[in-house]
Amino acid sequence: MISRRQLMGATAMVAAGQITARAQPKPTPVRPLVVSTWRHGLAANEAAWKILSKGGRALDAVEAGVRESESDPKVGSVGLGGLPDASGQVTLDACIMDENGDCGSVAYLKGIENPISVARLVMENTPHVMMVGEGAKQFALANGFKEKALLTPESIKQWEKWKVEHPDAVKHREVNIENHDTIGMVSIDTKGNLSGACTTSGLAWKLPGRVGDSPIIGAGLYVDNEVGAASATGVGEAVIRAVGSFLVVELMRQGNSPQDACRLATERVIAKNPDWKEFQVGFIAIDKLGRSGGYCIQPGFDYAVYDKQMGNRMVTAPSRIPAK
Ligand code: SD4
Repeated sequence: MISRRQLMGATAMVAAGQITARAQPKPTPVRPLVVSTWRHGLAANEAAWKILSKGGRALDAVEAGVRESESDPKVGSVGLGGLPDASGQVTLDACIMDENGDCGSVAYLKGIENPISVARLVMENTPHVMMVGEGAKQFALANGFKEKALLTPESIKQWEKWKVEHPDAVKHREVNIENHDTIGMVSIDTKGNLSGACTTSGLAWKLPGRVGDSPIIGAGLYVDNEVGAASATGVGEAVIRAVGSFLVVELMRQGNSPQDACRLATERVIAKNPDWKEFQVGFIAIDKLGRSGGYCIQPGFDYAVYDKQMGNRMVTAPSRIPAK
């Protein structure tokens, strides 16, 4: 039997433990911070940093950041110069989400160079979240966006080569494990507010009419200002099935680091897709403390991280299939 003295001693120890725990210094949050997918994320981060470093809002930073990739004709899966669908048309998907949980999205948008800004307009100037196709295009044109031909001589050349090599286009799915892709960007500003953006021309050579994960809130992107933000890249069908970015944020809410949350969400994608060795999916994430992480199925996915301490640099995401 425990004596009164022993009990009081134990109580005192617990109390002391609590005092020690309370005395632990809290980690200083890293702010501002911006993280984006793939090597073209470096230039996108630079554009975002111009806003973040002056104390600007993460929402403005992610819009400006991904516009950089959308408008770069050398980035082969976003906006201008984006690779077309099987019929040779460039169709764009994008979404954006802010610290208040407000979001906007466009899908199957043709002929507009910066779909992310149309998505922001949907968020801010309409009662809707998502607009698609011709309606989204007319909405953009009515709001001052200009129509632009998005195919470039290089993307036409690649499409013509693909057509010759893949006469059975309907069954073909681009595995897409090279290190160029969609841009997903997540950021935290000096005030500690989070936002994210995701934009793509989708999988190259997709069936006309196909929409991937990138414009779908929860799949290609998710932001919860209390927890963190995440974005996905890779084969959108697999990401949608797992509601990937929402899953990453929920895993962080349960206490996982951004790195572990990306890994666990990738494991979920793997568990739900028996053919997982055939395609790429990758996630990036940040949390409220300004910690970041990434994980993917196939080796070769890297992401750009920019903070004040270490500058703008590439990080190679660990992969489920080890690098050779
Ligand atoms: C999509 N997730 O449309 C996008 C494209 C991408 O690697 O990220 N491809 O499925």
